[in-house]
Parts: sequence; structure tokens; C-alpha cells
Amino acid sequence: MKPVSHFKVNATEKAVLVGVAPRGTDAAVAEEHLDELEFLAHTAGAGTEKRFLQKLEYPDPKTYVGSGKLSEITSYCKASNITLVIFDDELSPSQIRNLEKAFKIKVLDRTNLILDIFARRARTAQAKTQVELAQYQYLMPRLTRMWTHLEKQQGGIGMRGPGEKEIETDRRVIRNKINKLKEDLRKIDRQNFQQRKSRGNIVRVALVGYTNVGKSTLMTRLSRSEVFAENKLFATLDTTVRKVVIRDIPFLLSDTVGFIRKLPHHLVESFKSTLDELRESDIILHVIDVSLDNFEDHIKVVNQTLVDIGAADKPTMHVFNKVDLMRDGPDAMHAADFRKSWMAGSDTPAVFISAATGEHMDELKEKLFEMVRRDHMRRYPHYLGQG
Ligand SMILES: Nc1nc2c(ncn2[C@@H]2O[C@H](COP(=O)(O)OP(=O)(O)OP(=O)(O)O)[C@@H](O)[C@H]2O)c(=O)[nH]1
Ligand SMILES: [Mg+2]
Repeated sequence: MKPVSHFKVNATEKAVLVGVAPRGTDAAVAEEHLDELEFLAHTAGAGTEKRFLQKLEYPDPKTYVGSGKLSEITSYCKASNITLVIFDDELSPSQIRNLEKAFKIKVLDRTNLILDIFARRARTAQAKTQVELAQYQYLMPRLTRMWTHLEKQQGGIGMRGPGEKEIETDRRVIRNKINKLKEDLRKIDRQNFQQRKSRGNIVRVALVGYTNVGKSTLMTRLSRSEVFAENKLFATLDTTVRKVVIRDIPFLLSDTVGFIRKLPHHLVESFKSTLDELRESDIILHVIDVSLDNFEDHIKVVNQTLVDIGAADKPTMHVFNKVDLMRDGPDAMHAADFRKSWMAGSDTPAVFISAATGEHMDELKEKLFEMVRRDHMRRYPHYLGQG
């Protein structure tokens, strides 16, 4: 049994997006959140036709949006042959049920969309196992719905809905599957732990940041070897580690999965071993796409995620990337001002670079060298490096 086949996004899918924003939310911010949801939908392969945004303090517990909005969306979907409705939050099992009843087409929530992208992106056994675990954990409380779906698809003899017995059997199958995946992950963990131990006492630097900010592009530039980069969300899921030498000091540089707001908690849990690399690193290079209007929100999301996974409070450098996109016009002025005020207002070292063009890479290397050297000297007090 494959976990999310019912939720998969097809290339021909015509989708609408639905979000709620508490009253008082800046309209531009609310739109940015839907922009991101649209980018996720495109990454998963769906075309998006329209977005619906409702101002609500909290999503409605029964139907996410209010009844007026619900009928507006229903009529639009019918009139425009929409096949999929995507919501910007994780929906409860009963919300999904109610919404599907109202729309009579497929409903997908943010978590499911992200899981779908992760499932496509996973390459190594570790990433595949981690995604599959998160998928089954998401599926477990939504099992009733899956059965109803299956019946509909198979013509639904009797159309009575599933018997409790069948759901129980299915729950048991999934519970066993979850245990098996956890056991597989423990094995992979042990191997990784041994591998990390055998690397010796070398300084470890981790690239972290919001998804699509340019971590892999920077990794390629620093390590002079190709690392997969793409203008899609979550291009990287697996951790890549490369040995880099600046002047005469070697260190290990790792590139790993990017963060996003409302990262599904099942994913964070099941990606524990991937995130070990971050937890165990000595220095963090926090990469930021400074060309985005909302990059300061992204910084907050990343910092909070680092706290959540227990990887905060490490020596950190802010790497403001993609400055090449801000070179002209008012943007350039803004960039210069911003740079000045940021440097004055923050204790964290910062550089402004373009990983794509290589601008200011020397400055980055210089500052990184100093950070690595400090750590290296602590480990090897008698080491006589230059610098
Ligand atoms: N203009 C410009 N584009 C860049 C720069 N750095 C990266 N990009 C582009 O931004 C996109 C994302 O780059 P990646 O290196 O894949 O980003 P990432 O942070 O590894 O993304 P995920 O692995 O998906 O989280 C790609 O299309 C890159 O070519 C830059 O300095 N300037
Ligand atoms: Mg990447």
C-alpha cells in the first residue's frame, strides 16, 4: 500500500488556493503567504487559477472558511471546472470531510502538499524512509476518509461506507508499517552516527535557511563541486557534506533541507536524523534571500525552527544572498541603506553576496575562515596556521 496515492497532485490539475488571515494582518503579507502556497502548488505540478482569502481570527473549526466564502468557492469551482482546492493550513480530518462534501472535488491541505513534494524529491533510502513515515503518520487519523474514497473510486458497491472492522484492520496495517519504518530509521541513524564519528575532530559548518534561498548554489561555489540547485521549493532533501579548505584550514560543509513557515510537525519529527547534521554542527551559515520583501519573516521562521530542533545558539553568520537582483534603481539604494543599518544593529556577523555571480565571495570566505579558525584553534591549541 502506498501512502498518499489519493492525495497526489497530477500535472493536469486545476487548483484554487484558500487562506485565512486574522483581521489586522497586512494585506501584502497575507498575499505573500498565498504566493508561497502557489509556489508550492506549482512545485507539486498543479496549475493555480484563483485564490480566496478570508479575514478570520481563526479558521472555522468545521469548514476552515465561513459559510458565505464556502459557497463562493463552491460556485467558482463548478463554473470553472476546478479539480482541486488547496488550503494554506493543516486541516483536521473532519474539516477535510466537510469540505469535500461541499465541493465534491479533491481537497488538499498545506501539509499534504509539502509531503507530496517531499515524496517526489526524496532520493536516498534515508529521505525516502523519513518521508514515508511522515506520510503514514499524517494518514493515520484520516483513515476513515481514505476508505470512503476507495469505495467511491471502486464504484462503491452498496455505498454504505466502510465498516469499522475494515478501518481497524487498516489501522493495524499502518501501525505496523510505522513501526517498521521507525526501526529502519534507527538502523540508518546508527550507520550515520558511525560515519560522522569516523570523520574525526574536524570543524563542521552547516548551511541553513529558508527553502530556495540559494544554499545549494553557495555550497557549489564554496566546495567547487556541483550540488543540485533549482528554482523550486525543496530542491534539496538529502544532506550533502563536502570537505572545504580555506587557506590551510579544512572544515566540513553541509547542505540540507530548507525550512518553510508552518513546516509540518510530522516532517520535523521524522527528519530527525537529517537534522542531526545541523544539531551537531559547530558553525551556522544562515543564508537569506535578501531580494524578497519578506526576508525578515523568513529569518524569524528559520531562527524559530533552529530553536525547535535544538540547533540554536551556535556561532552564526548571516549570509544575505542574491544581491545581484537588487543592483539597479531604488532597490540598490535600499540595499545599501539596509546593509548599513543591519550591520549597525546586529551582533551577528553578516555578508552580502551573490552565490550566482560570485560577488563578495572573498569577504564571505575571509569571515568564515576567522570563525572556523577560532574553533579549530580551540581543538588544536598548538596548531600554527597562518592568518
Ligand atoms: N539571481 C540569483 N539567483 C540565485 C542566487 N543564488 C541562487 N540562486 C537561484 O535561486 C534558486 C534556488 O537556489 P538553490 O541553491 O537551489 O536554493 P536552496 O536554498 O538550496 O533551495 P532548497 O534546496 O530548495 O531549499 C536557483 O534557481 C538558483 O539558481 C543568487 O545569488 N542570485
Ligand atoms: Mg538546496
